[in-house]
Amino acid sequence: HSDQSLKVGVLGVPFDKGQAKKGVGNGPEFIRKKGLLERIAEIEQKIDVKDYGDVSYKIPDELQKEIVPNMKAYADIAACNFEVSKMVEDIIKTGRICITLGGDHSLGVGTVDGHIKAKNENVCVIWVDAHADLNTNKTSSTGNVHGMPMALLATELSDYWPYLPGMDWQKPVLSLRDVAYIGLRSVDTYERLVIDKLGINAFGMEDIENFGINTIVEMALNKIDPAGEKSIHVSFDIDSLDSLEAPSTGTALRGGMTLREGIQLMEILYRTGRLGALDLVEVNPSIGTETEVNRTIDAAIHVIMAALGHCRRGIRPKNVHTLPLQ
Ligand code: 4U7
Ligand code: MN
Ligand code: MN
Ligand code: MN
Repeated sequence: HSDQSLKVGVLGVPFDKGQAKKGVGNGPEFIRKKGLLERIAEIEQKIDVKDYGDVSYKIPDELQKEIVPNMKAYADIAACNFEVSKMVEDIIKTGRICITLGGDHSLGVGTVDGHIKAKNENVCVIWVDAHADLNTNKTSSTGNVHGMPMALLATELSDYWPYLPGMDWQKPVLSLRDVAYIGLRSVDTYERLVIDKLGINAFGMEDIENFGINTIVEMALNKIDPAGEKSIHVSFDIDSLDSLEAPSTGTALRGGMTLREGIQLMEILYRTGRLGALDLVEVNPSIGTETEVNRTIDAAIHVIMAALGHCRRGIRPKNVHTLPLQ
């Protein structure tokens, strides 16, 4: 697709209430400050990129006092995701690939919901994460909503939730048959039960080890989009990468993907031409040393660049045929 320009929208969601650690809300600011938009401009593939700034929200009066058992900061989650969903829907409807910078992973409810609305449900999801994020408020051991977005989105789990005030805009319409996990290595007991019972496409680290990331991505796409006609939503939790590669995140874990695997995964998805949205979440610039923060943000930028067609072989010479003589 290199002669036609690729349209991209960047959206920041400085939201941190889906988990307990301060700082993850500064992810968008740090990723931009390290030059994301400038780096995107260097990609050979012509890109028309528009920065939509950061999402802001206000909790409506009638939601102020609403609480849901074992869902921390419930009103904030509901109000913020409402705005996220609307923004993502608008951005995708203008023909842009929506890149959402987090923020914690609870924002995945809004991004996937907005994508589904923009594309009339013709969406499949690749959830790249060490964790399955498939807890309900009844199974979660933490009450942190960044561990629940997949369960909120899934049709198959809708009966397991209580009534959620202020979330009526979000009808669970995504079937878990249209979802594939890549990178799992920390799955809670009830999450494992759901994955096994429903036969969810879950590719863990051992599968990447056995087959290689190329084959895993092909297998995932064959399962969730066999006809190759859906808009692909990638929700990329930076903790899918090994904690040596991306230390500055709230739930860092060893034994994860290398940055090279993360890049390769995104390059393959770019080449499908069907990437509709990418979330890059859970970068927390308040965790770790300056070097570790830089390493983590740099990894995030590499993942995004690969998703937009950055080529590791360099830029192809066009009107240049020989080396300069002097
Ligand atoms: B993340 C956890 F219990 N499963 O529910 C939970 F281990 O968005 C962690 O993937 C969730 O980083 C991690 O709190 C959420 C826990
Ligand atoms: Mn995670
Ligand atoms: Mn996650
Ligand atoms: Mn996390």
